Amino acid sequence: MKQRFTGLIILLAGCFLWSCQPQETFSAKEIALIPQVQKMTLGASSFHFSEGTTLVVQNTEQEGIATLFANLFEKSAGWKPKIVNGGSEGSSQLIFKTDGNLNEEGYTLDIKTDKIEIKASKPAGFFYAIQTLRQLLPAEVESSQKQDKTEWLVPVISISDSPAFKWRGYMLDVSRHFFPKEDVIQMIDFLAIHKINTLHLHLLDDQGWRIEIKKYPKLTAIGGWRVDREDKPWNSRPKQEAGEKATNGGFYTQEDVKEMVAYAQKRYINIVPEIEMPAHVTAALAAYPQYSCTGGPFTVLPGGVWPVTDIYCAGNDSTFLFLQDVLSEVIDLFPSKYIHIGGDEATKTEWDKCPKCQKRIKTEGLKNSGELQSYFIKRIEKFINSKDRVLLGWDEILEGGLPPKATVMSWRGTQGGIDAAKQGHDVVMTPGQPCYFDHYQGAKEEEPLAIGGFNPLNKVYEFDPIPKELDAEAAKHILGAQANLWTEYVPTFKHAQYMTFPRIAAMAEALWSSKEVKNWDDFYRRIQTFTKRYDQMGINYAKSAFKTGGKAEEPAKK
Ligand code: TNX
Repeated sequence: MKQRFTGLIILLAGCFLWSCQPQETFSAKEIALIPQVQKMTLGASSFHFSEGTTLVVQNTEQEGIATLFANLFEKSAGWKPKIVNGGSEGSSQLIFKTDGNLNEEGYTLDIKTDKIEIKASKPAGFFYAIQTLRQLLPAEVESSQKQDKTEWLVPVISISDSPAFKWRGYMLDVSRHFFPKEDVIQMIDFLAIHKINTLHLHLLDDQGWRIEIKKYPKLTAIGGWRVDREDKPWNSRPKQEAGEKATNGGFYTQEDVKEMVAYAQKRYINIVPEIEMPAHVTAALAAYPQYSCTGGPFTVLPGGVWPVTDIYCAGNDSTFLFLQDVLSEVIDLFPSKYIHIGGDEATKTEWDKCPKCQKRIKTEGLKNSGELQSYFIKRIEKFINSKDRVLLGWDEILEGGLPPKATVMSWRGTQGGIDAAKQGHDVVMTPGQPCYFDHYQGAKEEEPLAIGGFNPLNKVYEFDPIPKELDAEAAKHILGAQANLWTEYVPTFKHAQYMTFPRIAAMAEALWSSKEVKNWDDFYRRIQTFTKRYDQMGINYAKSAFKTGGKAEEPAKK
C-alpha cells in the first residue's frame, strides 16, 4: 500500500514538472518555414520561452533586433523576455554570437532544450535567424490579444541558411492609388517576415506625385491631387474640368519618408525610390508645365492614358536643373545605393515636333528622338553617379545605348535583362509573367477586377530569375528579382494585401531558397499552415489559391 502511495506521488510530481516544462516533440509536418531554409535537422523535445528567458546580445544593432523579437511576446504572451547586453551564460537564454565566417545575410540557428544560439556575421543575418525562430513559434505569437492557452515552444532543431539572391524585392505603386505612411509601414512588417529585403516605391506617375519636394511645393500641392472618378472604369475617366476640385490623392511629407526609411532599416529592408522620367509625369507637368515641350496646360489624370506623350522636354536645360534639384532632395532622404529613374513607355511625338528637342538632337549628333531618350538618361546618370549612387531604370533604358554604369530592371519579359547582363550590367528581373501581382491569380469570374494577365501561385513559385540564355559569367549580373504591384485596379490597402499574399510567399522562396530545397508540393503544404500566421497578423490574403490547389485554370477569355 505504502509503495503504491509513493508511486502515485512520484507520478503526480512528474506530471507537475511536465506541466511546468513541457517537452513536446515536434514532427517535421508541423514545421512550416517560408522561405524554406537551406539545411535543417530536427531533434526531439523543445525549448520553452517564458518570462524568465533572456536574450543575450553583444552590441546595439543586435539589441535592436532582439527588441523587435521581445516585443512580439508583449501582447500575445502578456510578458516580454529580458534583453541583456553582454551578459554571462545561464539557462533559458537566446544568445547572439558573431561569426565572421558566415556570409553577408546567412545565419545559423541552434535550438536546444535549455538554450538557443544564433550566429551571423552581419546584423541582417541575425534578423533573418530571428524571422526563422519567429516562424517556429506558435502562430498565436503574432496575435494582438493575450493567448492564455498557448505554450511558447519551439522545436529542438539545427538550421543553417543563406539566400540564393541578394535582391528580394517588392514594388508598390503609390501613385495610381495613394497608400498613406501607415499602410507602407504595415506592408514593411508583412514583407519582413518573408525575408524580403527591398521595397521599391513607385512615387509618381501621370495620376499623382507622392513625395514632398521642398524646392518645388506645387509638385504635391497640385501634383498630389486629382479629381475623383473612382466610380468609373480606369480607362474611361474624363479629365478634370475647369473649376472642378481635385480631392483624391495624398503624399508623403519628408518627415513621413524619414520615418518609413528608418522603420524599414530596422527590418533590413532598403527602400528604393522611383522618380519617373521622361514619361509618366503628367502630375509633375500639371504643377510645372514649363518643363514640357508645349508649355501645357496639364491636369493630373484621374485614370488611364495611352500612349504617354506629355513628357519632359529634353531640349530645355532647365528641365535637367529641375530634375537634379528633385533628385538631390530624394537622395538626401533615401540611403539606397540605387535610385530608380523609370524610363519606361515614353512616346516621343512631342520631341519630334519640338524645336528645342530637335536642336539638341543636332548639337549632340544624335540620330533621332530614340537616341535623345538615351542622351536624357545618360545625363541624369552622370548626376546620380556624382552623388555616389547607381542609376536603375526599366529596360527601355537599353534603347539607344545603356548609360555606362546603369542597372536594369527587366519588365517586358526577360530579353532586356538578358541583353543587359551580356553587356556586363547588373539586372533585377521583373518579367510581367510571373512577377506582376496586378495580374489575376485565379479564375477571372471569381476574382476582383484586375488589369488582366494570369499569374497564379504555382507560376510565381516556379520562377527562376536566371534566364537559361545566360552563361555562368553573365548570370552573376542577375541580382535577383521583384514582384510588382501596380495599382490602377487596386484602390484600397486591403485589396493590395489580397493581390500580394500569398503570392509574395512564393516569390520569397523563389528568391531565397536554392533549387535543391525548393519543392512545390511541400511549399503548398507549408503555405497553408503559414496562413495561420497571416490570420493572426490580420493580413487579407487571397484564399482563392487554395480552392484550386494553387494552380488555377487560365481564366476564360471573354
Ligand atoms: C506597365 S511596368 C507599366 C506601368 C503599368 C503596368 C501595369 C512599367 C515599367 N510600366 O505603368 O502600371 O504596366 O501592369
